[in-house]
Amino acid sequence: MRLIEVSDKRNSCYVLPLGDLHLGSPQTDLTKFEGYLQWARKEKAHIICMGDLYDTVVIGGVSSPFGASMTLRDAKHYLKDRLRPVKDLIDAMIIGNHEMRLVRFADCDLIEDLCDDLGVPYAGFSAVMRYRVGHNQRRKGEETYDSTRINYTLYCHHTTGGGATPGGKLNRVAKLSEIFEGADALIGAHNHMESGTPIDRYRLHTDSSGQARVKADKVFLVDSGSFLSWDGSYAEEKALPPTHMGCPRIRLDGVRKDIHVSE
Ligand SMILES: [Mn+2]
Repeated sequence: MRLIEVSDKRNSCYVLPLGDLHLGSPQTDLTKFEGYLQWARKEKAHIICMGDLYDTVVIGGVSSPFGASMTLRDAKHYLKDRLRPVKDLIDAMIIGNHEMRLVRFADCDLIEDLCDDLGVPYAGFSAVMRYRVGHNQRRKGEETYDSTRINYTLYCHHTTGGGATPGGKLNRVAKLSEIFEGADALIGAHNHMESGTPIDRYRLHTDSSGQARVKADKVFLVDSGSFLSWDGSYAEEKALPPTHMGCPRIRLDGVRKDIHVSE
């Protein structure tokens, strides 16, 4: 688990949890993926890579190398090439179970290598992301200085399991609160469902004078989706239901504390 701090002085910003691209799989929708990268560039949206960027087919493994749309070598070139123009927007990457195959097999971490190549922070299995959004001009005597306005904490883990039902998948994300408490959003990947579900949690808030009040805080359960189509896929083979392709957009407000997730 690694803490990564990001500051954005705009009045609002977007965060894209991009994961489960499964590059190399014949079902990967590259057009869709590149569309999100283009949108991120236009919007200057923050990106967190959620793992399973590479399908990582290994000899003797579950997935078949037959019919792979890219070799791992080509996949590495493709990702470096496509992510380099947006490297300054990528705040962190975490690893997925598919890249873990190669870590177990040969102690080779493709995501760590990608982070090193691009100069992006690598968080390993999970990331605590602290976003400080917006800014105030403050005065101290004759001097003016900028201070950030609103803090958001996002906890990201690729996660495991979750089953085949929408409820089971979202439960896996909700259970991340057993690892990290007090987040504004818990973000999971892996199960390929796309979801943004707000729940409320009561917390004690104290102001600078020590006055306390009980307030319901909005907490988002976010499932980061995938870029895999269903037809002919592992999901079809195992009679798993199709999931909606794409990635949620998380909007962090820099004027007042408010977080939104849209499809
Ligand atoms: Mn996965």
